[in-house]
Amino acid sequence: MKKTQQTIAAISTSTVASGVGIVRISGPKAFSVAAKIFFPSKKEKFAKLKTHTINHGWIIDKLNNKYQRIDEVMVIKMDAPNTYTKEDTVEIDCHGGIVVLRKVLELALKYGCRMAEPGEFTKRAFLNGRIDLAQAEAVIDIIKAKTDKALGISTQQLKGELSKEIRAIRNIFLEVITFFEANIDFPDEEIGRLNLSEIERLLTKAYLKVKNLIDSSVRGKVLREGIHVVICGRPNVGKSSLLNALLKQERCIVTHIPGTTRDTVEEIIDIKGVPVRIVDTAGILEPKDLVEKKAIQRSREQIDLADLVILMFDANKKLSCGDKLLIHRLKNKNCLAVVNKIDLKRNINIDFIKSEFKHVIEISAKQVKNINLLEKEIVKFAYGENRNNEENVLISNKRHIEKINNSFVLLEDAISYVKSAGNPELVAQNLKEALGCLDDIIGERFSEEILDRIFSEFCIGK
Ligand SMILES: Nc1nc2c(ncn2[C@@H]2O[C@H](COP(=O)(O)OP(=O)(O)OP(=O)(O)O)[C@@H](O)[C@H]2O)c(=O)[nH]1
Ligand SMILES: [Mg+2]
Repeated sequence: MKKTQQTIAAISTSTVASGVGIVRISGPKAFSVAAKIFFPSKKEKFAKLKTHTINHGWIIDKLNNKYQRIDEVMVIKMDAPNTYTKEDTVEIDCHGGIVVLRKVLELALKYGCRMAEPGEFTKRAFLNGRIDLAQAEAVIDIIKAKTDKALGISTQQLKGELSKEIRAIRNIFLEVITFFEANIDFPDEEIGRLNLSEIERLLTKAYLKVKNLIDSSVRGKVLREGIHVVICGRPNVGKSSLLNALLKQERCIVTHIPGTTRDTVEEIIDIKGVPVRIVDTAGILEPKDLVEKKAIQRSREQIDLADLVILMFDANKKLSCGDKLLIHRLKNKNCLAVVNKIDLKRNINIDFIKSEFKHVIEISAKQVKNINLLEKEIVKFAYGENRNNEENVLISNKRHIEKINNSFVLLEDAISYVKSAGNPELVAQNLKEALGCLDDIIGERFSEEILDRIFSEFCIGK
């Protein structure tokens, strides 16, 4: 039997104890399996239950003519094709304990289901044509979304907005390819004699659409994946105080004693929709013992990994050799200089710092002053130069971005062939390849290997 014709089952909810847990069954035998384990309290036959209704009853294990009640449940019977997978589906709402859920799943497996693979329900939704590949990928992004905005992009993608845009570009490519293929049949015909202006108009329209998607990818990627920001500086400048101010809670220990932070502390915060992984590090100074040495080593490793480093100074203190060494070490990193403790008397040479850094922000972490300016600067950095107005459709998935970039290069070449009245066959060939890239995004074309890679990222039961 083909894998897709088998009936699959899985626990679709979290495996930690919770209020409710769901076992989901999908496939041709979903109803016959459910009929063997679920006993409705109204005593109807399972087959007679109405579709898309929720039914109270018991899951019972019939073992050697002994009846063992496993759980009191609510069961939803859903006839194909109006289901998540487009197959007959049963969802069993159990009490949310892992032992109960496992027992119900075991029963489903005993009566003919096989354990679902990660993402297999969604994979079936794709293979059965309910959603395209970009929409299927949106499902995992919804589950992984770290901020409201990231969730917004993914739900828009699930709704099919990105796919709609891709299909619009695809249609233009198809129109031009058809046009060329019709004309290639006349071998002596030069491209110059075809209706060039119409082709150019169509390709320019496609070009702008693809370019818009590429521009949106910076914002899309940032909103989805966020950025990694590391706060560093000499001991006691107020790094942990800044992390607390950004988090709006006392996450880190703050004392007047230099060397308070002994290890890196990491949190994810949402700064105006951008997920920021922010790391507080141990102050960098000559280590006095092994712990300090290791802590400083970790600070350095974090700095290497950072997308953006916040280098902090104490406004109350003169710049030290340590500060200058850090400035020198961070020459090749994206860096924001933050001068802290501006509520105290200023002894720092601020002009020197301004001459070294493009962005200098003066704050008081303790009094929560100018933290909003710092947040704005972080967000500005995250979007780079490419901050567009709020785009309608954003592209954010790494696989999609790679494909759209490939498609763009091929389209650019096609346009330049057209402009130089080049070989029509080359134009058509380039556009066909560009079309293939778009097909890969929405899954008009796919390989088992690609599907396996995409769906292996899902959890079991989704
Ligand atoms: N006046 C003033 N004091 C501050 C400010 N920010 C931090 N401090 C004080 O500076 C001292 C050190 O603060 P921390 O946040 O622990 O400094 P740190 O850079 O994390 O220090 P280490 O972990 O030792 O490297 C504490 O006594 C804080 O209360 C500020 O804006 N103004
Ligand atoms: Mg600290």
